[in-house]
Amino acid sequence: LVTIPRDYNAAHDLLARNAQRAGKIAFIDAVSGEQLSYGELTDQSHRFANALRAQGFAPESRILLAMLDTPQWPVVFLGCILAGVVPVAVNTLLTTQDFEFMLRDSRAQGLVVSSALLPAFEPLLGKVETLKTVIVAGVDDLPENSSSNQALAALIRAQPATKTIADTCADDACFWLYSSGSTGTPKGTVHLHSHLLQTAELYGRGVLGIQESDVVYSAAKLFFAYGLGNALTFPMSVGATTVLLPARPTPADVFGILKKHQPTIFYGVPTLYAALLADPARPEKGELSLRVCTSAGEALPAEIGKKWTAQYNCEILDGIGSTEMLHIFLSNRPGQVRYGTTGQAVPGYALRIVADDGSECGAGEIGELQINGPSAALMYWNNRAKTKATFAGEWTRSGDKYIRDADGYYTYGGRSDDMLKVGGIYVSPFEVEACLMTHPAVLEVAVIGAMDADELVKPKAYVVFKSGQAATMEELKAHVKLQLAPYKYPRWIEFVTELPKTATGKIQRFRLRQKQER
Ligand code: 3SK
Repeated sequence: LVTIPRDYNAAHDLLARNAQRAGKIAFIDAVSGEQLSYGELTDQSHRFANALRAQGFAPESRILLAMLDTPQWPVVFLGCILAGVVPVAVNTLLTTQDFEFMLRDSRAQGLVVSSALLPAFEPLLGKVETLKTVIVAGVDDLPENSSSNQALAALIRAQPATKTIADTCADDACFWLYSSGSTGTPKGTVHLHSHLLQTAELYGRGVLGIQESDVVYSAAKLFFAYGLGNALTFPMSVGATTVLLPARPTPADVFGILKKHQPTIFYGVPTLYAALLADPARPEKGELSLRVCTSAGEALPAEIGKKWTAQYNCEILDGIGSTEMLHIFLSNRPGQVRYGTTGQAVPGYALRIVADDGSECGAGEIGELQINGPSAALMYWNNRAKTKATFAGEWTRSGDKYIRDADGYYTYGGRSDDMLKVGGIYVSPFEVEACLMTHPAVLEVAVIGAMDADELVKPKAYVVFKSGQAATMEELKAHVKLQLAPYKYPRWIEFVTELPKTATGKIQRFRLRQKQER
């Protein structure tokens, strides 16, 4: 285990580790070609921290970070932490309604937003009383008197690079990420200064063997816990180089990056690996420099792992992590991969499987996976009940069912709640149902997970219409896409005359799941 001193600032540590590499490229923007060296990253992060102080942001106040993956993302994240301000990194694919909830829940006094995402926030400016300062990234300057918004680039330019570092300690709140809940209400997950380095040491170094010579590319964005470790903490902990892509990655984008920048580590999710393998324009293995690939977010079908290894002579390390544990605690390891399993406990994390009656399961018995490790979040903000239910003393409940075999390899057995993981992101079936119910023709609806041709889960809806009314499948899909984040819409819709229910009228989703499996 890593020992972290009591007086500790995570951003200062990650930057100080690279003090002797000032000229080395830390981040590359795959679209604009912009490169930020470790020296420039340090300089700009301190300038941004000074700007926050000059604007009166107090330590422990929050700033919502809604930014595309560009080299400014780490500048803002690290700058906040240097100033003792807590960045709350949010999923950029969400809607105005989701952002309003997060701004109100976190009481963030500041917002740093990429100019392309500003329209989703505009209806909230002046409406959310606690939000005082809006900083726009991705523009050089804003026209004077256009609004009270400020340009990130201008703020950074105007400040000295003086190094003032907030007096934080390892157990102080450092940053938050929002974790999705089955009721559709996201939970502000509070992480400490010590957690970033713990994940870098245990998984980044311990499992991936990341080193200075690595070039990394993560398809998962920096606002996801998976992406944050992959593309910021791990490479910065050893002075490696990260390629960032602001847009959602298509197979052409990914292969373009793998060919042009020659990453040695590629972090993906199963849906993307399936799309890459199906791409007729995929490169030959000799064109790439991959030494290790990872997968998380949802279980990797064995076929996809085998095909990828055959195609690129490189293993995919399937693993599972969580926003609550910050990164991966259970994973396959290089040279010991067993496709179809999620591998073994990451050294530094203890795992146990617990049955419904609270007893610990033995090999071959299914139960809920629980984790004990040094990166477990402090709590869910404003949510005592869910905090108590999830963080049970030393053990954190995952909500995932697992079976362990006699060799210590774990196999995924589904969720304990109704949540679906779609392309690696949680989707609440209740949120999709509530949205479909707002369509005037819909009387009742139930949403479950169904498998696509690659054995990956996507939402499927069963819809009952009101008498004399109807809508087409395409209309209903468009209705959801208009209101919810794009990945949440049902890929299939079946029209039925009634839904299976209990005697008391509760919808029996498990019957629909059984019907699906047959
Ligand atoms: O989805 C996962 O498996 C995951 C992995 C690393 C960090 C966070 C998450 C949710």
